[in-house]
Amino acid sequence: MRLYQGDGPNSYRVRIFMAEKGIEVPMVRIDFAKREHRAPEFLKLNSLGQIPVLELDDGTAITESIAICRYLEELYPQPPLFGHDAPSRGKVEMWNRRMEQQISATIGNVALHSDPFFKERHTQVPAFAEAQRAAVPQKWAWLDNELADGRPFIAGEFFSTADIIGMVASWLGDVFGMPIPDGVDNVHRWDKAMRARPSWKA
Ligand SMILES: N[C@@H](CCC(=O)N[C@@H](CS)C(=O)NCC(=O)O)C(=O)O
Repeated sequence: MRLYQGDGPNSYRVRIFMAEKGIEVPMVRIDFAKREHRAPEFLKLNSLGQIPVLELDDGTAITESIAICRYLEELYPQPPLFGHDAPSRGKVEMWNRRMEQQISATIGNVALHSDPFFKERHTQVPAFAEAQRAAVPQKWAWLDNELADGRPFIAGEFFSTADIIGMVASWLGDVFGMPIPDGVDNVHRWDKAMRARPSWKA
């Protein structure tokens, strides 16, 4: 088994996940600048030309960061990061989608529609980038209201992949000049705790 990964938020998710589990997998670094993600051999692993990809020993390729984490959870169940019983698993699934769609995608859309790196990959719509940039504080405010119940983690009393999606969104916001805004104290409480985890540096 080996993980093709490199710069970017989705590889970072998997690295945080593995750090939280205390597991190591051989890694192959894919360099965007050298266009290694567009090489024919790599496109056989992921026809979308994206990282991360987990290649199993039999050649099976698993793409999509959270799907890779899900596979690793099966191999290394402890500590559980997708929930530990039916209700908590349901909550993690729910919060994974919410964090992906409400927070991560909003910040990601700003990057996709404004950063020169993505110019040749996407039809950029600058007005959409600006609309999404304006929406980012509202998304964090929505999460702040959710966390006002004092829970330490996104999906409840336990750390999960929903926190990982949020951690990477927070990091991406910093990279693209959209840090978590002032006035969302519950989010800042959560963010501070996440940044203190050793896995933040993965
Ligand atoms: N939904 C995928 C997204 C993967 C993705 O967009 N990866 C980026 C880096 S973070 C990439 O490889 N981009 C190269 C490109 O789009 O050309 C996941 O969760 O893994």
